[in-house]
Amino acid sequence: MKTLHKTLALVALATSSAAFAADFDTLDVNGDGAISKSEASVSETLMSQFKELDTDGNGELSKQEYSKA
Ligand SMILES: [Ca+2]
Ligand SMILES: [Ca+2]
Repeated sequence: MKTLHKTLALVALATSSAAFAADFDTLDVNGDGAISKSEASVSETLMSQFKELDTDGNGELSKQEYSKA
């Protein structure tokens, strides 16, 4: 049973990061090649990591910045 719980926890983790990794082009609603804060707001997880991912601090995530997610 303990092993099963661990497995489930891992699956849950994998699932949550997969849900987070929505396609860049899907998130980039206006197609300007960057994810703005309002575009990121569709994902709570993404919002919580937005600052961390926005390494150049311009308030948008480039494809390169997002790919580190
Ligand atoms: Ca955009
Ligand atoms: Ca940026």
